[in-house]
Amino acid sequence: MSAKIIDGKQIAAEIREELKAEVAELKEQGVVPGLGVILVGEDPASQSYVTAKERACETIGIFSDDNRLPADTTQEELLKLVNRMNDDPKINGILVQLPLPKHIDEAAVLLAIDPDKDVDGFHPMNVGKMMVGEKAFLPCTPNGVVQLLLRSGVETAGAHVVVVGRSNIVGKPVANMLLQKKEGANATVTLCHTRTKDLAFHTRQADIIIAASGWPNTITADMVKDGVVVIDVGVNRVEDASRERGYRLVGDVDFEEVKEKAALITPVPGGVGPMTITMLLFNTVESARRAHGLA
Ligand code: L34
Repeated sequence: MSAKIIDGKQIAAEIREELKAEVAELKEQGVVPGLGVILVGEDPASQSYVTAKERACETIGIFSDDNRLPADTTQEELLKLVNRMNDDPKINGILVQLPLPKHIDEAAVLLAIDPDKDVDGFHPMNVGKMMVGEKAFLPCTPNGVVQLLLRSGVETAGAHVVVVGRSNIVGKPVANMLLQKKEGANATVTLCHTRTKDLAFHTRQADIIIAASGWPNTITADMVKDGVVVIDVGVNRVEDASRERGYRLVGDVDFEEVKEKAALITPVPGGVGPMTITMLLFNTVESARRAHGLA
């Protein structure tokens, strides 16, 4: 059996069409959603993600305010910019692309973002609300994973989901979202990480695996059961001299092998990545609606 591929690009395109129509409606009411974008430093992957986010904003009609700051930007300068965006009524969402340079305290910066403009869902206020099941901005990659499952008709209620990786951006929040008592969740969740004993023991029990370790080939065919659903969150650049840019992208899953056992699997690229960007657009539109009392 060879798996059916979950086409993240296609699903993302569908949601973006829906959002485009919503933005057009908001514009008729005089509302243009705005996203403040901040990138510190020149990390090539971050640059490409941020550029893709700004392009996506443009295609659906969201205004974006691009701020590319040098790597030696001080924390004080960065906080000043965040505060200016907090006070700017044209800005409904603030994106501070991570990771930040080491001399900047990431937690302090995330804490400075107005929770009502925290479209990444990283502010402790939103993280806490999410955890207790209150309405909150949901973080983009985890929400993208949940939307992929929902729109692919995967039943999560009662399913055993094994999440591999405990980052604040993906592992911890996606595990939490999937155990909530609500539609698209209700799963039994196991969260594995670098100190897990016998990872394969856990992944072999999984109905759904969410791979977010940040390492290629973390999940191999011997580690999964037949018919598993695999969501690969990894985006790893591996050297490849045959490619013009010198590398290719692979996920955290050995795709070629695992797809022979899985029922459904996401590719990399073209799986979770496009959904991350789309959920940022979704949150920004939602934030604009709330700011104008239209939510
Ligand atoms: N603040 N920082 C903040 N918010 C986020 O949501 C992110 N993340 C992660 C890193 N730092 C962040 C992203 O934007 C990861 N991430 C992200 C966004 C987009 C893509 C991958 C990761 C993406 O579009 N991936 C494409 C391939 C892109 C390429 O060719 O390089 C894909 O199809 O997977």
